[in-house]
Amino acid sequence: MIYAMSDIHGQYELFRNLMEQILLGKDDTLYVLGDVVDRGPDSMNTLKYMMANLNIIPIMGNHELMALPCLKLLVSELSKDFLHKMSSQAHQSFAEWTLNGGISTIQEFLKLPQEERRQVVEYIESFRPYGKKIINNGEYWLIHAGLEHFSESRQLEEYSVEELVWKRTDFDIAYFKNITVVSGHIPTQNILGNSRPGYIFKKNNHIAIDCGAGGNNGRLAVICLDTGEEYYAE
Ligand SMILES: [Mn+2]
Repeated sequence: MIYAMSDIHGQYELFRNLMEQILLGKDDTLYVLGDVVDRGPDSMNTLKYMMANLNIIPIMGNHELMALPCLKLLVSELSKDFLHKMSSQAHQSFAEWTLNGGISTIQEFLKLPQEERRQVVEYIESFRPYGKKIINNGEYWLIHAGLEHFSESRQLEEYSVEELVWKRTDFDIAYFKNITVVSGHIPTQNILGNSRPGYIFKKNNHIAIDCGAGGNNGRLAVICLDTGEEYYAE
């Protein structure tokens, strides 16, 4: 079975709850569509659990993309003049990331021994830009957010990671007749006209699976793409 989950945002308890519900077997695969880190209390344990399970395939989110250059600078022990020595570009990266919920991730990261920090950075660097899968004769594209500079003739491989992690999906148009696009990034609470806010949303060959675990009144969701079955933790 192929499962998809997204936007865990450090909600390790909800994540573990869902893992217990789906009981991922060794022939199963779980795609995690990015934004594992930030906002919530337990990003590092979530990443460590994922690292230890090779049938969990991580896909890059905008939060990982913001975190990476900063985490790399925080792997070594910090010197007293760390802030003074930082380039203005690095200052900017930290400013952007911390405005978007990076503080809790930084605090957790700095508590890890150096070797684990290095492993976490390497793991995030290994996140894929997208996933692609044929399930029950149907093609599925698995991405964090959307397809920037979309054109029907463009192959998934031709999109850069930046084009896949920031752009909001337009759920009012079907991108393809024969391809289902599975995405996170936009909590389904924020999709206009959604009659089931906070639950998995399907329309126009889109499946939106960010159910707002990172915010108030949200939940974490996982969908089995083979059966369409939905699982929730809140
Ligand atoms: Mn996102």
